[in-house]
Amino acid sequence: MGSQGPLYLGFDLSTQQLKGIVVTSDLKVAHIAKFDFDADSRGFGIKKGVLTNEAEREVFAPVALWLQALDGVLNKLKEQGLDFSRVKGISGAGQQHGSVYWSNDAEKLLKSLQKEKTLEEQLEGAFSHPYSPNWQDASTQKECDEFDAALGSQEELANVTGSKAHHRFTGPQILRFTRKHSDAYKNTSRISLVSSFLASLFLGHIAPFDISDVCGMNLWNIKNGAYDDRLLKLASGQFSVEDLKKKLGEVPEDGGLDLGKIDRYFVERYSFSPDCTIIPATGDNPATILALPLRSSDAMVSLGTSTTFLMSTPHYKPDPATHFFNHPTTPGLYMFMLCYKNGGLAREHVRDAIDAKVGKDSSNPWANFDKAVLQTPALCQKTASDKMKMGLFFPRPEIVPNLPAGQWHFNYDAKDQSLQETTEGWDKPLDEARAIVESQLLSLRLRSKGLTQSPGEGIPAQPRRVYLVGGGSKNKAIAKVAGEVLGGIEGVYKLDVGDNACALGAAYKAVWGLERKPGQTFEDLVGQRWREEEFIEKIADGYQKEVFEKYGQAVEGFEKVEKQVLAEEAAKHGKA
Ligand code: XUL
Repeated sequence: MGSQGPLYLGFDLSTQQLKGIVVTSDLKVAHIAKFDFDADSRGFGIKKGVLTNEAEREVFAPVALWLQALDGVLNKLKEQGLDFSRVKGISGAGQQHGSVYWSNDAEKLLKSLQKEKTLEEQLEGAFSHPYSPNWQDASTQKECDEFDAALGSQEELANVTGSKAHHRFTGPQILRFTRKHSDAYKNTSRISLVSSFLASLFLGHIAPFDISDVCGMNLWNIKNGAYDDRLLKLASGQFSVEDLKKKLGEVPEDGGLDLGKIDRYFVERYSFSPDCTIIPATGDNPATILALPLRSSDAMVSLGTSTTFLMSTPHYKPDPATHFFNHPTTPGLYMFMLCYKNGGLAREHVRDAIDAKVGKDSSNPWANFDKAVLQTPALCQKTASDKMKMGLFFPRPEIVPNLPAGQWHFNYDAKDQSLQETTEGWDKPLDEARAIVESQLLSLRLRSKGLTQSPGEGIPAQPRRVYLVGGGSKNKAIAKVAGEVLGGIEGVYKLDVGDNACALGAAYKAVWGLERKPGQTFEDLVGQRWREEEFIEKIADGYQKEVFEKYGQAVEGFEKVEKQVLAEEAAKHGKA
């Protein structure tokens, strides 16, 4: 590619930082710059990138913070010696669901930026409201109830939009905004998502929503490829639905679309080429699946404080406990997502209980936990006649499934499918190490079955590969159980891109948007250029027939466990 080849810039505008990554046409990273919101910003009084109003369970971020951050990252790239004139394309990833409210002066101000001044200095008047509701906001219960009821049921809302109503989803957030900030709403010319806000700054006018990120609003009818008028009507509240349509704008289908050239401001201030092209920015989760040529039937498991599971699939099988989005680049595919509240933290509780019993290993905090996972047989069945031991471990209230915090232990007999809520035969807390890892993975297998394909005759449907990302991906004991429970005909891999997955995905999207041949898919282009030996490592076997079948029986028991606990909880609250 030489030192004069084109470069592509991908941004990740996330909760706590803005990051910019520059890659070459052959996907090599040339520069990375970060602006940490808490550490590097001035004047906002934020904590972990946001402000909160606990009385109303509101979480929101100052939009001006992101303007300051964008100048900050571009300046850092300049200091690193980036030759901006080589940047041929820009795309981005934004934290999902957050909305930005533009004023009537927005277009005029965006068009008349002066190179001597920062974005923050010049765009103050461009917003009808200074804050963007954040994905951690939980102020919209009333609005969610209205959204869930609007089409008859949560199931129907999920069928139409890919998700039931969630506090953070933008439709319920807009409805609340029309009520709480009705004057600001009246003075709003356009509404952006965080992703399209970022693209708008570079374009110098308001960019359309991205075809995948628009599915995080509870407003987009995925099958029809259009807004759902009934939901728009609801979201517009006391205002006109036609007016809301204008505020939201059109949604182009092509995720690699040329949205236009970079605004003159960036050419004059940072010496970008006037030919630099803006490609739609998408959500951070859709961008994550673009950090590698994820094939349909491949799964990504992000093992952080919470667990996120992402898949690319041709099957659209919505359910109130899961999410479907349009795939960010490839028509006909969907992104399937599971977002748990419990994950790493829940495993830490069991780890600490084990350490309290057997004594801490100071050299490796996970040593005792991992040993317990590896020494305990699958489902804690010491002999074939033993019952399977399984449980639910939720130190925090969970959404998949919707249950309060708690712990439940069961013994399951796969022969007669009988289930008993008990700790009989459990060696607590040691057996819980295996049981918690299994329960998290059984939940993924339960909810993703039907989305995977059989890799060949006689072999059950399962992911082709399972990619682990995030903090827990280093843990080989978890990786081993992941392969046993989920399968993965080619194995379990660790994706080694640090915390750069979304920014890389965004940069790769820009490469694809501008270098694709007619009709060439993202997976094909990136698949040809990606050097997998640099980015991934196989860390565990995937499909092993016998144990995969055993977990197949266990999934049935696990489904019963969840149903029983849900029924018990409903009965407790008089909803039986
Ligand atoms: C997904 C979600 C978060 C945000 C922030 O639905 O709310 O993952 O995208 O990362």
